[in-house]
Amino acid sequence: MKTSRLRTASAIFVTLAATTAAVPAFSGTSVAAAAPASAARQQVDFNGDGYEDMYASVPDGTVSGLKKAGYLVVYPGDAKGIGPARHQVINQNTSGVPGSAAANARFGAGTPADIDRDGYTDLLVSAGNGPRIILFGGTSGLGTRAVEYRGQGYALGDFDGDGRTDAAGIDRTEWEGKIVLDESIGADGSVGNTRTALTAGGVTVYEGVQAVDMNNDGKDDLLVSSGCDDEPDCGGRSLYLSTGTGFTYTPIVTAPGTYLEHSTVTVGSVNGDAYPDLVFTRQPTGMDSDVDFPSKGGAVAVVLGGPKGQNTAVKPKWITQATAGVPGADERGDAMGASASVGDLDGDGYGEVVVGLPGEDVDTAKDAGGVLVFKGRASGITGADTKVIGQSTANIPGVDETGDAFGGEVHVVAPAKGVPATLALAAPGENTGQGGVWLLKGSRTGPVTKGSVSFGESSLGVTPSAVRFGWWLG
Ligand SMILES: [Ca+2]
Ligand SMILES: [Ca+2]
Ligand SMILES: [Ca+2]
Ligand SMILES: [Ca+2]
Repeated sequence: MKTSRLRTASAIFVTLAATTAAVPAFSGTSVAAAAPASAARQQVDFNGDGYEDMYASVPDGTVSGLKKAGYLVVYPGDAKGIGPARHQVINQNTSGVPGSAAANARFGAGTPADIDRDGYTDLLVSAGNGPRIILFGGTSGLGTRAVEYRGQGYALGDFDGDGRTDAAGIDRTEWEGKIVLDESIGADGSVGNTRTALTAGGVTVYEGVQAVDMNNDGKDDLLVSSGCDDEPDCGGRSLYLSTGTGFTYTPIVTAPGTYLEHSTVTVGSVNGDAYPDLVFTRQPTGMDSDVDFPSKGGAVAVVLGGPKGQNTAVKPKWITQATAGVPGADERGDAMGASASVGDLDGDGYGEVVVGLPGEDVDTAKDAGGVLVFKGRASGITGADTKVIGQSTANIPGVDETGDAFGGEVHVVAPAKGVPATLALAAPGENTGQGGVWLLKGSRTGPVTKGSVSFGESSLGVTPSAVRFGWWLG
């Protein structure tokens, strides 16, 4: 969410009006682990059978000859986990989905949440410049019912704790923007009420907003990214805890010299407690603030959640490929952190932090890419015991080639109902832009390369074309 996410793949965000901000889509999903109800919201289970499901968004996909009309593929999990054979394709020509497929609509990028709170995960999907669409889950899976969403917000959560789903977004009728809440999204896609949550002051310009219940009190909080109106090399990340009726600014404390601006955020549970954690990733921006940033190729830092918002016992600090225990070298263009996901891949109760390195060169193959798996611990991640996975790793199908961008997207399918987590990795540049997805099963020792599978668009029974299959996974 991966939340994603956003990650370089952040094109998925939608705000009230055009925005330049990259906002991880997944981050829009609130995550909390304490109460069973909250834990359930963390899962993606479209058909409510208890097995975690996955989806792949392919906005560049061709539908009925219409280029870049876009589609998504749902992979329902079962007792064997996720696999390419069991899948369901949804596009705007699918029966019951509002609208019809159109060239360049790029349907398919979505944010999962149980919007109508019936126990089945739903998906808020973007469809070009048209209204977004809510695909509702049900016993027969996603798309059982679908409606146009009539709100503007995109970060789904329950900000006032009334048990009904809201969406936060940015109203850009004024230049600096306002954070607004669409409250009580109805089963027909309507919005009960829209209210202003935060108003910018001074030179601040709101760029993005994510929902996360950092203090796990049942009221989603706002994580806001901002810039300045006259200075590109300016940015901030602010946490506002919900009081139910308003929001209270709560600073994020970091280790000395660690600045989190210009970063993207993925939400997940790293240290296994009841509070969600934030995974920050950043790459050099080419601006002056890079002087304060200890990396050429990208870095990751974890902010732990706690009863007061942040658990400041562990102060976030950038970890790079130059950190002890992390394979490889910290090099310009690695794009470390272009994608990120969190999930417990070794079953010890702590979430591994998976970070893409799509710009990593492997021998002479430029931008062949790779993926780093950071071991989750009670203290978050340290860099120790980090594993790297690429197409030259033993038992991983494929070959490292220039431009594969392996790790351009990563996603952990959460463990559920006795089924271990699955690590899903994508290489959007594989086979000259056709793309592809790899699946590795989790185990006591982490993701297992033996038995891993890869697949692309041909797994859907169509002749593959350059659609960057796996561009977005959730
Ligand atoms: Ca399921
Ligand atoms: Ca639902
Ligand atoms: Ca909260
Ligand atoms: Ca773990």
